[in-house]
Amino acid sequence: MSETETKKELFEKIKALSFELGFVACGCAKSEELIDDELFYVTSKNAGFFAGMEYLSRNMEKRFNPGLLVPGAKSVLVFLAPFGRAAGQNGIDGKAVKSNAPLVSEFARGLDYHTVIRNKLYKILQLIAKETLKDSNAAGAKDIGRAFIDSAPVMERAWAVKAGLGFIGKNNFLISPEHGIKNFIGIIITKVELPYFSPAQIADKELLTDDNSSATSKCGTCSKCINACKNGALRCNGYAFDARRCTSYATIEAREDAEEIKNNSKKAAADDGLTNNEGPGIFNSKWIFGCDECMNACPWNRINKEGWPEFRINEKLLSKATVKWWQNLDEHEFKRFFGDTPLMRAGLKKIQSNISEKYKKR
Ligand code: B12
Ligand code: SF4
Ligand code: SF4
Repeated sequence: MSETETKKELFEKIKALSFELGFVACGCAKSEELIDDELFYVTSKNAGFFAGMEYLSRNMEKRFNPGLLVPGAKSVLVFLAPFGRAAGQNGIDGKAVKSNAPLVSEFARGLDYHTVIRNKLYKILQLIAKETLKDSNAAGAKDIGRAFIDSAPVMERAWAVKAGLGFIGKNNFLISPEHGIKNFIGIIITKVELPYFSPAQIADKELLTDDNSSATSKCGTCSKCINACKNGALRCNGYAFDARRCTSYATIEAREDAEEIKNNSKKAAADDGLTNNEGPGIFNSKWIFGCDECMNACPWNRINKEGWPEFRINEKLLSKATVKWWQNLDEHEFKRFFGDTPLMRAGLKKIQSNISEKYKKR
């Protein structure tokens, strides 16, 4: 068998296992420095768009160079894991509106995706080790590469584009022309050489260009997500995203106090020339953890695949969890219900403080 055929065969095995594990797409890109993305990233950072997320300014060299994270890196494998409901049904949101329940973002209505996805990526690493190392054992997986999901300086969306899995929308999401928008991105950086841009993985042949950046966006003249973001966090002038004005940032990541968050977002609005802005609705919506407005507004939802059941186990509970229920919850119960879910990132106190004044009165 030629070297090319061997690589192709290994990639097919990886793809088959990933589908068995529930991933809906698998692509591969050559491990190399991300030059265009670095430029976009640094511009966003210098504009203040990262708000208080200091970790985004750390490890800048590693972030754009996979070889610094995995010495000898040759390939970046990218996988998509669906978390939403299929075809445009917005999960609990309809029911919650009726029951007056505050909203938790769809990505956080089940088990912690870091654990769920990382465990599956390890299985794929083990397969790669078994196929490529002579003396393969459990430890072999560590020698062959590393798995990443949302917790390391890895440009996950940019790699998904490079691996041919989709394009970046105006709401900043990686959108797959085959599998829609509600997908997590899992990454494996490996020292093993694999085929890149496997045409079988790319539904839309237009994506097979050298300039495989978000310039090949398929948003066209649509601006539904920009209109859906009442805080103005998505800037019309080309794909920019300002976390200082984002409810998702404010309700999950922000460690500043509420006044500071509001002041920073007012300043961001003023930078945009909106001097009469009364301040954003950052804490003025029904969202108490995350925000899905710009995601739900997107027409690409119509082709979403059914999310993994692990990501939906708390859906029923959350659809009935009223403002009162949240206010009466104590730390012990919070841990019992949500101990192994993404809600732990913010913690109970912050979630309770995210309930907007407007919503409390309902
Ligand atoms: C920090 C972070 C956040 C921050 C900031 C989000 C942001 N838009 O930057 C906050 C807390 C607000 C956030 C919110 C959410 N997040 Co988040 N988040 C991240 C994290 C950890 C880093 C993202 C980052 O580096 N941002 C900085 C910007 C500049 O980089 P970027 O968005 O990756 O964009 C790069 C490329 O896409 C490309 N690019 C984009 N536009 C353009 C335009 C041009 C011209 C060019 C050349 C390149 C280019 O270059 C950029 C880098 O320079 C990633 C995980 C990871 N390690 O990548 C998850 C991640 C982006 N988040 C994710 C999710 C699911 C969410 C939420 C839906 C959760 C929620 N409902 O609350 C929201 C969505 C909000 C939104 N509209 O983006 C998923 C996205 C999956 C997808 N299909 O896109 C990720 C990839 C985690 C994962 N592994 O699944 N998130
Ligand atoms: S997550 Fe919400 S606040 Fe943030 S950009 Fe999207 S719609 Fe705007
Ligand atoms: S809502 Fe429209 S503009 Fe926004 S990402 Fe989706 S297709 Fe693109």
